[in-house]
Amino acid sequence: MNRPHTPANLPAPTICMGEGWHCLHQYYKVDQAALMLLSDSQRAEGCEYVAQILNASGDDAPARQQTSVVSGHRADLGLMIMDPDPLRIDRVTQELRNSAIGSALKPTYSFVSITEISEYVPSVEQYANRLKREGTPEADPAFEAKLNAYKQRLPTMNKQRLYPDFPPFPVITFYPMNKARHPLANWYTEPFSARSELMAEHATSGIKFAGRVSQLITASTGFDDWEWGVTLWGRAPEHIKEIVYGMRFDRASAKYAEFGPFYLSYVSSPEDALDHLKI
Ligand code: 76R
Repeated sequence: MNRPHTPANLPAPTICMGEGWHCLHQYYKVDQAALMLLSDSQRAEGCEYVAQILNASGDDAPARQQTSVVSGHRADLGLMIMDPDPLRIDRVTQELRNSAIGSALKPTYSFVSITEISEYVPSVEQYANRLKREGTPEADPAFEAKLNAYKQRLPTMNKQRLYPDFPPFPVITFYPMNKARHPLANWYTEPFSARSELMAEHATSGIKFAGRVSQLITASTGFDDWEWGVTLWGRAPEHIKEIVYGMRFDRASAKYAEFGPFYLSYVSSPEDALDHLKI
């Protein structure tokens, strides 16, 4: 008899992430013509309801939500939402669409991704090898100190990669990116050792921005049109420009990175954002 192959040890099918979170970046423009058709009370009621949705916390609300006001013509309002359950994220966008001001909020861009621990995050053993390669011999007391510090830091860093807390920084930039698959610069035909070395160089240039820029890389291969979403939060706007410019000279970016559109926005409470947008 021809039976489907269903090994008994597979977990139950699910849309929720076993490890890590789903992530949605969603951008809206205010449609002035639609807004003019709403009464003052519809606008007030809609704003109150939307603010309540975007401020919600607790079991039914997404694990993380952030609202921002977007610069430039591509969008007015930015949302970043994360949760293990993609439908809890989607519900927020449906609630907004179905609200009294829903007709005035036109989605203009969205990006669907998930959190991950990159294959280039060094394990404790790989980190030890890197220290040796970079000139700290095992006998040096600094070796043990650095290795211990990394051992202690790694679980917290991995937790932040999978279940991030949003940093208390007011400026956000979001953009999607790929690693090139060009005949003369194909990331995917490079051996792991070469990619890993380039990513180590990349991380070293990023670490210089500690305290000024906080980064979250979410993976989107198979989920959206680009391979990763880059979310950068800045303590001040100039740090964002400085890091993105600086990284263009890292070999990993100079040779292999391709970028999509950039969305620069300013973190805001939902109430302040709706007020700012004059809804
Ligand atoms: O996560 C880590 O800290 C470990 C090292 C590290 C990895 C694996 C790291 C560090 N990144 C990693 C992965 Mn990154 N990053 C970008 C961009 O604009 C550009 O040129 C590129 C966009 C920025 C600005 C940035 C910042 N990084 C990645 C990946 C996935 C590659 C993969 O898995 O195949 C991408 C696409 C990417 C792109 N990176 C850092 C930073 C900063 C500031 C750091 C320092 C460490 C930190 O803050 O965590």
